[in-house]
Amino acid sequence: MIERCHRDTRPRSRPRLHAALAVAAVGLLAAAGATVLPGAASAGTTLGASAAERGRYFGAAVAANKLSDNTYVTILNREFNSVTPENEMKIDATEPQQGQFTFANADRIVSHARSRGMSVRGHTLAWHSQQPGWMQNMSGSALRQAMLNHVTQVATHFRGQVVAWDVVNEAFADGSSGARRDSNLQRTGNDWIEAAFRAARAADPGAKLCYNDYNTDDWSHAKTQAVYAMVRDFKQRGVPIDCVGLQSHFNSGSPYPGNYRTTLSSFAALGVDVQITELDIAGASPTTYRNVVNDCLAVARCTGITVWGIRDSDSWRASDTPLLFDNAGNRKPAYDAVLAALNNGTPPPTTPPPTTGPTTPPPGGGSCTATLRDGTRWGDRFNSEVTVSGATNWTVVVAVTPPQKVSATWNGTPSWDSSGNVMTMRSNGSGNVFGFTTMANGNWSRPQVYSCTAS
Ligand code: 9MR
Repeated sequence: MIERCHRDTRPRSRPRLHAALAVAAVGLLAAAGATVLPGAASAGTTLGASAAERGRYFGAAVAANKLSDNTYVTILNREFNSVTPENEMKIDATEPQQGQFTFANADRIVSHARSRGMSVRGHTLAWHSQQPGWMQNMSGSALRQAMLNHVTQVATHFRGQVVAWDVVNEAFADGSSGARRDSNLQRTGNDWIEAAFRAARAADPGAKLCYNDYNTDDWSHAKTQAVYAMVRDFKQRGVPIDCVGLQSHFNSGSPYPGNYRTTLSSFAALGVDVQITELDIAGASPTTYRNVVNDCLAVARCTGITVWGIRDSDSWRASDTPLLFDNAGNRKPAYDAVLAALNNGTPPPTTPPPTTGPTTPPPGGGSCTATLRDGTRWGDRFNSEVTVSGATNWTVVVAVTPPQKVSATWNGTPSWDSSGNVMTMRSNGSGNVFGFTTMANGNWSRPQVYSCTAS
């Protein structure tokens, strides 16, 4: 199905970045010519572009003090379309003194990411670790109130800028008990986790709210089962939870489990998204990296992967050389394996393309032509690709129908009108084919191309 469009003659307000959208754009990627035909393998040339073509993001943990490192930033901007601040949003960083909030370093990362069309994962609002001294010394109802105030203040500060929050981090004990981890927060009462989620929802209703933990990758482990039971209980009782983060720090003591895909799909079956939030693999086995990517691609609600750092030297476990780039910033074999898996993985089964899209192009003459084609379709979302002819530098305006939401874009720089439904995509040197993923939210109508303007 093809839509042709021409110059927009209607007045329109100056588009601006729309805060609440989960846009994982690939603004500066050099993935020229990356196209997706229905059911075909994709041909992205970077991690972010290729993941976006599969309706997913590929992110990295980022440290504010490395944003002046040219090699680091070059890789970040080229390869990734999602960012998680590694330490800058933690409690000790954002509220070092009670009631005094400092956001400068986190804001720098958020600004760097969003100005380049990358989405941001927030990490983390409530955690037993990296608490400032004042909080470590608190207990009881005073601590509960301080924790809730922290969640509210931080989530409010970043409202509309963070697509997903690790609301609570690492609240379960290791080993076979399946119990909650003992901590000052746990001792305020077993309901502290749901209280944190409710406070986060109230502060930023547009953000996906995640529970995040490590050693929850093996489906047979007691800790995995305990988190699963909590999420199931939350869903049954209406506690606002949208996603589960599996940190996935793999090494010989905590290896990639053969049942990882079962874990991902089992959580997803509860009605939450699953995100791989802190991936690193000691030794960076290409096979294991490929397995992780394929497992995520096999689960429709596995919405993205974040690696915990860029170069090995950036890793919290640098001596394990667990990442995708070596200390000099060169791509490692694991990188090639990940990119190939993203490009070659079989898309989930597709159903017939949407049939309710517009058939009449908007009126007006045209300075270029934009042609929209249907891409891969999943159970909850679908891709579209737009081919522009007649211009090298172009601006194309596309609209989706509420409650649809664009969740990822590639090969262009997007901006948004205030409704969030109208996307203005500008060429960014990545060629004349751009794409985007639309969350259907029950409406499968085809996005409309309104205009194509040469500039
Ligand atoms: O990578 C982070 C490192 O720089 C910090 O020193 C450390 C302090 O706790 O936290 C690391 O990140 C952790 C993340 O926040 C939660 N999961 C485990 C990560 C690795 O320790």
